Amino acid sequence: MLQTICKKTVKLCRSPTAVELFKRGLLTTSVQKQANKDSPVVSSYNGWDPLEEVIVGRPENACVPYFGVEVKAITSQDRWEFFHQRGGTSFPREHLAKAIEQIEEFCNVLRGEGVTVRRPDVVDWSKEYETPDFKSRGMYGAMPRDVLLVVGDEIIEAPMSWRSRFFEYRTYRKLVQEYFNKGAKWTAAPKPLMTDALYDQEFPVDDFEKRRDLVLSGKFVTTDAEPAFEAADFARAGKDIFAQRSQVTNQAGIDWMKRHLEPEYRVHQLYFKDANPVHIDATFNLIGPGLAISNPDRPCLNLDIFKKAGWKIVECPHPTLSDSHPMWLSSKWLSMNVLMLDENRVVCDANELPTIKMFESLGIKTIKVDIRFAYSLGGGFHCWTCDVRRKGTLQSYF
Ligand code: DAV
Repeated sequence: MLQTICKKTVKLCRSPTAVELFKRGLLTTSVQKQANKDSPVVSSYNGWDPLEEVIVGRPENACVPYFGVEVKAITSQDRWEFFHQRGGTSFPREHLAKAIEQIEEFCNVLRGEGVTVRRPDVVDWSKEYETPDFKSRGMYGAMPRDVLLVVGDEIIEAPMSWRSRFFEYRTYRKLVQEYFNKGAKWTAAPKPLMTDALYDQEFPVDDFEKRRDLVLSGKFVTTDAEPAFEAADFARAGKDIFAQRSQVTNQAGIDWMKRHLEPEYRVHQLYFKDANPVHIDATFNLIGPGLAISNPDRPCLNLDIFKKAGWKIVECPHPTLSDSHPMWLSSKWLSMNVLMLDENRVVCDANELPTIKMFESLGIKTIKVDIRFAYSLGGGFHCWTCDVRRKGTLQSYF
């Protein structure tokens, strides 16, 4: 009898693992953090370590953004009619139905490669909202890459810079809350007020040449009235994180990230000869330790750090997409907007034969998928995803 009691006591005293405690709902903050270390749910330091879990966006209910100066500044005039007519209402429904189908297939391909796929909530984006400073309607939950940045065990929610994207984080909140409960670090960067002061109201939206000259001289439609950035303007390579000032990421936003992440990480700014910079991931992509692909139409002006560290920079072939395919929110360079499953496997566009050839000549196996109807919403495989967990550790590649 005494023996049995002793055995039981010993069993009770054996310190349970964090995962056991979590299962019993007895997690404290420090135990939650330990759980994420023992069996991490959020852990990603770069874009090429073996991918284990990913969030894939949703085309469902996607709405054409309200057509303010910040949106006009990045769209070519031949698309204005479309925005004027449909701003705040659904993208063409038949087109969305095809995008939904293609993204489902993309998710299945990822699952087939052994990756856990998570999806955000379905949201009614057409609902009007009002803050003390502005009124808008939403856009979509299609591009987790724009909203969430994973740096190690931390998820950072980007503040965004378009009024139509102000509340976009809400579609990912259930997931982020779950990751937090399992021990991830969670930061929401300060929400901008998005008053008129955040946008240069005089930006020459309808004069391509003036617009280009302004941007090349370092002036953008977003001002520096307050920090604003989108996560897709940041590229991760372990200890080093690269950012670009763009139409949707301002200098104050980069400074905020720098102060937030340094000294554990080093945040560098890259400059490109690009007349309309919006996100770094169709311009310059870090796809392996020491390997980057670059857009020949948008050369990087300060590559020294890569050159000094012996990185190989490969120029991508031009995209082959036909001009008749609607690309409402981006250029055709989504051909280089790829998702690495690990250093040797890439998910890329099944139709882009020159790009496929480029990857194969680099010894990278191509997993070919077609999401061209999803492209029309402004993103490729990289934009449509956010890698929550990759197997790997924090390293320095420079
Ligand atoms: O048109 O090259 C693509 C956006 C990627 N998130 C472009 C921008």
